[in-house]
Amino acid sequence: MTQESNARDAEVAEFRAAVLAKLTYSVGKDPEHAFEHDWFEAVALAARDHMVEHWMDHTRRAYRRSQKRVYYLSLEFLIGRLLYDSLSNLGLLDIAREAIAELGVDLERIRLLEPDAALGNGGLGRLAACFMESMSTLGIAAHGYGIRYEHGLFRQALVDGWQQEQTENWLDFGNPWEFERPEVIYPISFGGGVETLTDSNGEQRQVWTPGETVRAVAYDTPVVGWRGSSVNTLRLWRARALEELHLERFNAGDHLGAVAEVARAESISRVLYPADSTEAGQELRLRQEYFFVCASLQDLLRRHLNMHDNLLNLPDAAAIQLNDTHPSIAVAELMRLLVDQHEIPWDKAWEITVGTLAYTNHTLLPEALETWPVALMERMLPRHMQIIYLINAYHIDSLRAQGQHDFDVLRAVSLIEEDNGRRVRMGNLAFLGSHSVNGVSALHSKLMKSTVFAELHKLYPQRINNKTNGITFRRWLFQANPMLTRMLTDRLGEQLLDSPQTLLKNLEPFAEHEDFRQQFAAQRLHSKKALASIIQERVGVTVNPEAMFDVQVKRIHEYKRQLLNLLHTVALYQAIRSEPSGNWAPRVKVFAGKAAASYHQAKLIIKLTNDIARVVNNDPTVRGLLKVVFLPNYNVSLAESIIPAADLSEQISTAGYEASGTSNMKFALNGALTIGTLDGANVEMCEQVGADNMFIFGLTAQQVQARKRADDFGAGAALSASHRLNDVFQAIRGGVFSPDDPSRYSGFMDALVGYDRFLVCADFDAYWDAQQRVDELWNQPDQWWRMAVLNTARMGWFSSDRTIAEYAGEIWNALD
Ligand code: 26V
Repeated sequence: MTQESNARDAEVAEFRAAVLAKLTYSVGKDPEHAFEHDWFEAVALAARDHMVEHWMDHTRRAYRRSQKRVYYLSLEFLIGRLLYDSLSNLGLLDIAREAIAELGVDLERIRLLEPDAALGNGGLGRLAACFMESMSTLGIAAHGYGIRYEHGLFRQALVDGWQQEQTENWLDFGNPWEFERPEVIYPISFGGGVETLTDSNGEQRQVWTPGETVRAVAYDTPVVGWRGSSVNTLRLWRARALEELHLERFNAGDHLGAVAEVARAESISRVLYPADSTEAGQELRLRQEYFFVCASLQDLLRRHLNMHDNLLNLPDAAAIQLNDTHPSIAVAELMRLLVDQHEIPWDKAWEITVGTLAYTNHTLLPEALETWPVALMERMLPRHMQIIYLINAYHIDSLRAQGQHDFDVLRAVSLIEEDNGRRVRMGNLAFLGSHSVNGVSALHSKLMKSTVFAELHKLYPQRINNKTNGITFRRWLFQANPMLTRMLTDRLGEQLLDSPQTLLKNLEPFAEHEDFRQQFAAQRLHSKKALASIIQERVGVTVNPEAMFDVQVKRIHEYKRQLLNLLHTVALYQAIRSEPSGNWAPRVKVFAGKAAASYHQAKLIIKLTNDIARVVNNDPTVRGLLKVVFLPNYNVSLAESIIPAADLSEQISTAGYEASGTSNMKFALNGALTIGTLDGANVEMCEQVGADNMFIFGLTAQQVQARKRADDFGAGAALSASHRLNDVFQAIRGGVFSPDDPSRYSGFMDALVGYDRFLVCADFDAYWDAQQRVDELWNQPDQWWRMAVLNTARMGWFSSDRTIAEYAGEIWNALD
């Protein structure tokens, strides 16, 4: 024991010395004059040193054992903060806390000074971050590739209840986690033209003479796995101009013109695109996509050629996963590199390309599927456009050769859409150029086969497969909810931390223990009090931590149906007002999420939430039985505070539209009960935790499809059948919540009656009934907490370690 505690004391002393050295020699401050941010930096740098040792070991090991490399190409990595993540995975959290406490520095305080790395929009970007962590944990030799945006996702402010976007500046105080690699630099070209030349062997070659070239510079962030097991690299590219200054122009007095090219080049990595801004800035978005794909492929081919004689065995040595279609120009770029630069014959090059690439689809929404105008592609990437035409020609020819002459089929599987101006379909390009195409939940993968990719699926029936999403338990349980984690390890042992996938289910019997249930509830109350003070601080609303916290946090989108939740809120408000002494379960409705800047309806939904909140929260007849809160600027860090404090998790998308959802998993893992539709991964959660332990309601995906086919969304019928819904409509439409502008929502509500694409009205009554069942259960705390414990106990399968093991085994062939 003494030996152990001596060793620990030594570790604490060593970490403290390291922090002091960083503060002095890297930050350049002495302890007396250091600001809290200086301490944050010093601790982060000390933690990073620990990673670097593991990192180099791991890199050497991967090289020595010629492990298969996995490349995860993603335009988004929604990382959040890294201090706790790094310390916790390195096993240094308590040591660091103690080490700096003696210097008078509080780890919990300096932790809050780290800005979120918000290099993503939502689920897709956060999934990439969870995957990076799981790949390190499982010892897979993985590299993430993306863009080092100078500005991440916009900050959301509320002005008079309306969303206002503000620039996000995460790099203002530097980034202690990254290593700039000024020597890892690649040229990236755009524009110009293509000429056919005859080479010395008499062969015809296509030669691209670009019109413009920029540079991609690498920035590396180490990603450490659980218990420091291994450390992979997230390599993000920054765009720089070839020359920092056009000296001739400058000397001629054209001071702005002299740096114009710099501005144009650097704009590529300036800012993350908010999803679903469909029209704006298209050209820059395509430049971003090609920029990072081109740099990443050059980098990984160079790494391959360092170890191998040629590229013929690329599929054996490397797997490239395309996160959505954003990197799908990789199909044409890899072909270009193999054919034009490495002189590999077309057929062989195609075999290598398809053997190496794999594509993940994340949405079926037609308006979300990427297509690029042919004219734009021809102008920006003329050689790639030629290659795409060639791929398409071979593809269509081979179908005709197989006897396929049905014009509708050929049109559906073509890479070129001819209907509204000629456009390149990036989904079809990714599908054809990959050996694996996966969806992200069982239902979503099934629907891929019958909707967007129906015809391609018939041609390649083996290609579509499913990999249900997961979440990293390290961040979403251990770090976000240390109190629950301690309760779990007290009961199930420390090994739980290493194998929650198998051990978490040992919690099930505790659901029957009264004292454990009470402890579970006490832990929740603790998190709710913490969230209550955040709510008080940020929006000035006082909420009762004993009330049910009913939470919907995610991007604002019509298909996610925040509006349905708001209709329930108003219905509940009216019910309480008409029967103030009823036996109402007190509720706090918590909303958070960002709307794309150009998405008018989503922004109106935010305003409506705030309008309803103002009226409800200030109505004395409600007596605090109902509170409504919209927390601004939802991000990863806020999620870490909200999720452990939720009693009820709202996962109420129109069935068939949410590809998977991942916050649904985070909430249930932390013991929230789900009210939801049979959509995305909710279906599989239902299988795992049992339909009795969730509140499922609403039309199924099949029923939704049938209504869509019949072009009957049934809003009118639902309104005439439901007094309750009708009253809610009247109130919102008539300006009860917008007395300053009574017609603010009339157009919006009228449009809904005419075209309720996401079936908000059709599902309203079923949703109300499900919410009634929620209330009933809340009034039986024994039952409620039993169910909550069972939810936590049965979520092990949703670990992203399981998901990544499936990718590694079934797509990448990367299990040693
Ligand atoms: C993009 C757009 C662009 C145009 C307008 C509508 C729209 C709607 C959604 C999107 C996002 C598409 C990609 C995406 O983020 N998908 C999310 O991926 C998560 C990880 O697989 C998954 O859990 C979510 O269900 C899915 O929406």
